[in-house]
Amino acid sequence: GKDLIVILGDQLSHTLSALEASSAGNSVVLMAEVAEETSYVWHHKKKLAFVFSAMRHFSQALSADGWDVRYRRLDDEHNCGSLTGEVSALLVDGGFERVVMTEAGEQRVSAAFEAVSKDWAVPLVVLPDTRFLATHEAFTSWADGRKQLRMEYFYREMRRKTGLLMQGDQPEGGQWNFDADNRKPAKADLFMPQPFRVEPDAITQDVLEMVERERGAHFGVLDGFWFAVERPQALEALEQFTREALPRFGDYQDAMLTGEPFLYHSVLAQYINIGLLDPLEVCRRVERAYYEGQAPLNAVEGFIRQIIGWREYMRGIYWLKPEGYTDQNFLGARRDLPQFYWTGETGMACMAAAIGQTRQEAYAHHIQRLMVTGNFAMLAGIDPKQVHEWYLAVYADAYEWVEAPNVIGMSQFADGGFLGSKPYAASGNYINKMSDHCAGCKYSVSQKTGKGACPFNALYWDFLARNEGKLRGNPRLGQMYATWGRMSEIKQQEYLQSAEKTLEEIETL
Ligand code: FAD
Ligand code: DLZ
Repeated sequence: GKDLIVILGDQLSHTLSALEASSAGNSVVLMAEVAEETSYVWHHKKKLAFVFSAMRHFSQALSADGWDVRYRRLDDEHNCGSLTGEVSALLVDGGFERVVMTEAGEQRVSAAFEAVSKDWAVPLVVLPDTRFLATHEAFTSWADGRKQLRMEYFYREMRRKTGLLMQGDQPEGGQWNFDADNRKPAKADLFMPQPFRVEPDAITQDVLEMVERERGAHFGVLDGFWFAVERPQALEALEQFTREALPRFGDYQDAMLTGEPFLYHSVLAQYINIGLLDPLEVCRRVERAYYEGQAPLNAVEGFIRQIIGWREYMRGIYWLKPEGYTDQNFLGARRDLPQFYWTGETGMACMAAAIGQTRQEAYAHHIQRLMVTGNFAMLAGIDPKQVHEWYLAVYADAYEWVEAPNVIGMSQFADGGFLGSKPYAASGNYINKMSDHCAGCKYSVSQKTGKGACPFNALYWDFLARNEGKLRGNPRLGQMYATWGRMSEIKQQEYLQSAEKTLEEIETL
């Protein structure tokens, strides 16, 4: 009997463990576009088109390599609607010895396969996802017995393990982390780099039409689709980033500029997350740019840390399976997500910019996600579950294993500090320092309270006051609580009343 190899939409790697465990002559490969995967959240239309086009290109590449691929399209009338359903249907034909897959990235999918496979006559073989550096066991044993989990220490182990930017057992440049150099606001530059763009080919055109026809009501804009959809193009995107944007990646990592959705970011996460690029290969390429003198150490170290540090750490946290992680709500936030998260129609210039480019490109960079849309949601006390579902839907790179720890943990502090040491709360002052949005905003960032004041200002103090019982003991917030305590009661009341009014009118901000 043959192997039935299942390849999920984010497993488009030729070196996938499930492919390496079998051979073209002795297997059938199944890939399926299914309703269930399109509807667990309200995915951005560009994300749907990206995943489906990349899946179709990958299935063609596999066929060209001699694999026997069964590919199910979303609009096929016999489509079963779910991944497990497609496998079960194919098994009915019989003749298979086992079902082989690389572990799903998401617990939801992994649990579905585990449950349904009990009814199969053949075993389900689930292999580790070797595209990650740390196995589940390695992460668990690193985490075991630590009072606090902190990314920085995990990151150093990954540096040692990979040898990236290492001189023997010492970090290149004598320091593990050069973030102190990486907090500069950016200026508009005529030669601002842009991500590598690909014209939609016939396969992508077909997919774009199908997504508009089948999922036209979903969030986001399909026009102007330019993502790479196969590995050679994604490799070109990596080259272009390394050459043009990497040298300034560090300096301007936290900056925001009106009209510049990408700045010096790589815009590679969507490719890495579905397997078109390997994370370690990306890091080695970037490391080479440092040793060849094409990019400074603060940029290269910072970039590598995001991938072998943060990205791996987030996945590790997710698979520790903290009890009901996506239901956590440490701060008891209950407000509904405002409509403008879907429309972008708000007078807050920073929010309008971040949400507007999210609708257009299915992309916003880290500081927009963390310090604009994420920060606002936390300050306003939005239900973290709704925030989580928004982030999982709107970005081309969004998969729960990386999105949930970033949102529930890092951005909303809904896990009470399991992942990070403090809430990323900031007033308008921070946004003004790191961006040029405030100058053109309807609200005044220098005005602290009352009509016309930047909503982040009063919400910031209201957030601290509202959550004092839970946050006061956090040493990293001590100074802020001391400042709050020194304010006159009249001033405190002004902030609280201003915030109350802002929250009453939240839908019209
Ligand atoms: P760059 O700025 O060029 O960074 C390089 C690479 O480092 C990225 O491609 C990514 O692979 C990795 N990386 C950087 N920061 C992180 C991080 N915090 N966690 C994991 N990997 C990181 N990233 C996702 O891949 N999917 C998500 O769904 C996602 N949701 C997020 C939600 C919130 C609220 C926040 C604050 C961050 C989220 N991130 C997510 C992390 C990060 O914002 C994105 O990886 C990054 O913006 C992608 O753009 P880029 O490729 O241009 O990244
Ligand atoms: C994101 C996504 C979408 C939109 N559609 C599909 C699909 O139709 N078929 C598929 O195999 N995978 C899809 N994916 C990616 C899966 O959601 C992803 O594999 C799971 O989240 C498990 O990690």
